[in-house]
Amino acid sequence: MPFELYVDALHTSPYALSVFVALTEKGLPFAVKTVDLYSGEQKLAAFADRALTARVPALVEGDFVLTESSAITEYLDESFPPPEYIALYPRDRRQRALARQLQAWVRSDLVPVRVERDTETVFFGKACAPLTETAQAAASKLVHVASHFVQGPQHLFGDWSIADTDLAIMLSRLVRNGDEVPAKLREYVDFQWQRPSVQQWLERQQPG
Ligand SMILES: N[C@@H](CCC(=O)N[C@@H](CS)C(=O)NCC(=O)O)C(=O)O
Repeated sequence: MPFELYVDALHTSPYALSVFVALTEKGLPFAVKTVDLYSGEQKLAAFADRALTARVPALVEGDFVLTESSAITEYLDESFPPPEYIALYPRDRRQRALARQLQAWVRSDLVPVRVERDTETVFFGKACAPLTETAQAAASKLVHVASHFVQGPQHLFGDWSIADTDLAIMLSRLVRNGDEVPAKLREYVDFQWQRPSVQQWLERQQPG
């Protein structure tokens, strides 16, 4: 098994999900290893001495260890390019830049949505309160940007790209919690959710 992928034990990390989907889409053999974030296992030397940022996901390929999910997916796409392997990013240069923009944006902005609609509310139905005013403003921004990109229930850039998975998971924080989201975006989330690589991740989840 050439790759090891370290993910959180509960399988709720959207960043670990993104890399799991990327490896699965590429058809690369990999072993999943779990890290118990709640007990602080990520800070123990066994993990942190190799994965220097002490966060999941971490990809291990022999003595090469890489963290930061979008760095990993770019590395995989460069290492296993199309046409032999499915492309994780659009072929068109500008569309590829937009896909990377979306990836970077969902990882760096919208913190109130990420906090008030954490992924345990998405995957395990954990209860949550109505969005605060601050989170509502972030949710409106998410809906505004996503509405610009999402043209129909299918993919953003013609063929599927990893940005579809990342955007759909971000939107699912609102959709799965019944927050107000236009039908077009709900349909997009439902469509992306059905992707076999995403389903394979969901099948691994067990509420803690
Ligand atoms: N920007 C990073 C975010 C990774 C991240 O936040 N990982 C969280 C789990 S979702 C983690 O490992 N938290 C444990 C910690 O920071 O101690 C990426 O895209 O990989």
